Amino acid sequence: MSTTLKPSAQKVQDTLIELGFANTIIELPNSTRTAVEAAQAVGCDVAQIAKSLVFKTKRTQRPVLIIAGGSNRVNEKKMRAVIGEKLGKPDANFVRRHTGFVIGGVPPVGHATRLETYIDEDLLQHETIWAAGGNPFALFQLTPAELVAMTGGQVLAVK
Ligand code: 5CA
Repeated sequence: MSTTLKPSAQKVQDTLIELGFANTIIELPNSTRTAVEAAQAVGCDVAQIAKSLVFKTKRTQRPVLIIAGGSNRVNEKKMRAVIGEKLGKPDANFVRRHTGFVIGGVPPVGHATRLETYIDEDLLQHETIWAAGGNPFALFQLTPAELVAMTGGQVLAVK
C-alpha cells in the first residue's frame, strides 16, 4: 500500500501516533466527503461512519464537535440542554479556522484548537467504525473505545 499521504492526512496520522494509537490513515481514489460516500468507499454500513460535525454556539460563538453516527441527525434542541446554549451551523471558514481541516475531511483529533467534544452513543454499537482522516479522500478505521479515548469526548444520545 502507498504510504504517501497528503499533508492534511499526514497531520492526522502524526497526531494519532503522538497520542499512542496505531490506526492507519488511508487515502482512497473516490470521494469520502459525505458519510454515504465514505461508507461506499470502504464497504461498510453508513451507521459505521463517525461524522465529525462542527457546530457554533449561538451566544458565545464557540466551536463544538459532535461525532455522530453516519445515519443519525443531531437533535440540536437536545444538545442545547447539554451544552447550555443554542447551536448554529458554522460556515466553512469557521470550521477551517477552528479545526484546521476542510468540511468533508474533518477528523476526530488533530485540530488547530481544542474542541469541546461529544460522541453519539449509537457509534458504540459497532465493533469497528471509520472516521475522516483530514481531507475528503482520507479515512481511518478505529474502534468506538479508541474514538472515546483519543477525543476524551462525552458519550451521549445525540438524536
Ligand atoms: N468524510 C466524511 C465522512 S467521515 C465526512 O466528513 N462527513 S461529515 O458528515 O462529517 O461532514 C460533512 C458535514 O459537513 C455535513 O454533514 C454537514 O453538516 C457539514 N457541511 C457540509 N456542507 C457544509 C457547508 N457548506 N457549510 C457548513 N457545513 C457544511
